[in-house]
Amino acid sequence: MGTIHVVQGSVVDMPTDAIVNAANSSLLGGGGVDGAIHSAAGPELYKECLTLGGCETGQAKITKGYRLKAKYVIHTVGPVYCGREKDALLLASCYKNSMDLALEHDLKSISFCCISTGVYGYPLRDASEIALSTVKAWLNSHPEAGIDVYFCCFSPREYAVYTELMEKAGFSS
Ligand code: AR6
Repeated sequence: MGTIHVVQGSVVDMPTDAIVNAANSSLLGGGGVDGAIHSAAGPELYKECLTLGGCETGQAKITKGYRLKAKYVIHTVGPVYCGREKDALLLASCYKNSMDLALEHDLKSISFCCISTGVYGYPLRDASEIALSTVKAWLNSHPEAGIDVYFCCFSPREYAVYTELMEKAGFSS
């Protein structure tokens, strides 16, 4: 059975099998964590992304990690928050599809940033509840996968929200 951990820091530096990028539908880079991942991975990442044909909101695609410590980058496109019911479903899909890709590639560890909570404006607490509940449900339904999941909180506020939610759910971080 996989485990869930909450850590403070940048997902860019995580030495897990994969890190998850909060990308946009072009998959060709941008600001925020997307820009930081592309800078650290180097131009080969951009070249591979050019071959992918973009990605729809809620979906995920995988590339190599190039100069990153992580072997792979899973690029997912979170919803731009508009307060629609669909936003929550799309955000949950990002986490589920990223976990599915990790399983397909036989990965054993994955680090997520807080998808959609920066430029895309998703309220942090709501997004964190979706992230944790989706990943917990996924791990429960795939006990054989043995994937360790790290939620990387870039800001102290993200870390405070995640640790509080983990404590409430009876998990230790
Ligand atoms: N290093 C590590 N983590 C970061 C960094 C950084 N430099 N900057 C932000 N985060 P965001 P989104 C964390 O805004 O809301 C891009 O332009 C941040 O604290 O990067 O999904 C894409 O190309 C939060 O936990 O992504 C899209 O156009 C997480 O990264 C758009 O932004 C996500 O914040 C996606 O917006």
